[in-house]
Amino acid sequence: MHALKKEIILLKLGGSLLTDKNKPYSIRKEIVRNVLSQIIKVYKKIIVIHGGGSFGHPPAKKYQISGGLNSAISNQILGVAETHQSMNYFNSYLVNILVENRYPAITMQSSSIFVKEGNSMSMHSQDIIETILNLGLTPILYGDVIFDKNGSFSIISGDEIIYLLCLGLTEYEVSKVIFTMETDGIYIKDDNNKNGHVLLNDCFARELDSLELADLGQKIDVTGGIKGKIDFIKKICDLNVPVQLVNGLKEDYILKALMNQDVDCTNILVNE
Ligand code: IP8
Repeated sequence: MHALKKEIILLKLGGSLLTDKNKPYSIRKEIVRNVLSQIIKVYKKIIVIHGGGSFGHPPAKKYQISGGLNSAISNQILGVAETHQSMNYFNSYLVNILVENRYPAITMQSSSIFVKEGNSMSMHSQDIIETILNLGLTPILYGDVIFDKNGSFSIISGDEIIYLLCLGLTEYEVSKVIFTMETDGIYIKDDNNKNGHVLLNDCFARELDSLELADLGQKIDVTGGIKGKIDFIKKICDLNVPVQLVNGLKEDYILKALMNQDVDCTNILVNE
């Protein structure tokens, strides 16, 4: 008989929330402080995953890291190092604040935990993550460079990391995934509303495909915008994990979501 699994929440901090996407290597310091102060207040098992924002995407784009090894791109190998180091720097900024505030956060470098082989990515070291969690530490992972067993490399996004964690943790069961963003959630077209759209509150994963999304230019991150995000949400819900999309700009929405309190947001429910 399997021992009862422990519950854990995965919290994704969007890169475009924490950084200024229009200005390379710039942190939105006030927003970061507010977001981290909410995490510090919660004594729950969580894993935090953050995106690349204006630290990861500019060097990754410059050296075309997602496309893999390409001898036609000058200094591409240095670009791999620069992309990883830029993410390291950003991650250290966040983890420093947490530890300075006596919150036991610990960085786990995604490039050392995940590996690519052909088109598939997988997780190693799930046992290290679980040991860290059992000790009362909170692992902080981030979108990063990923190495390919076939002698190449690519980029692993925060969303892919979340999916692989949902899939691969064994002692822990993910009770929900929270994606933080800069709006209250997903907006759908509504002709009866004066704005022409309304916030989608609750919806089953199977209903996602038939939604008429309002075109608000919603960009959660550069790796795919709202449509790319919805594809990941469907994959996560297929693993029986509900997803909550929460506004990270509001003072205490992340805290409330982590505490399972009511918050005005979009909840994607697992299909019945
Ligand atoms: O912001 C991308 O992660 P994301 C990470 O979650 C890099 O898509 C290094 C571009």
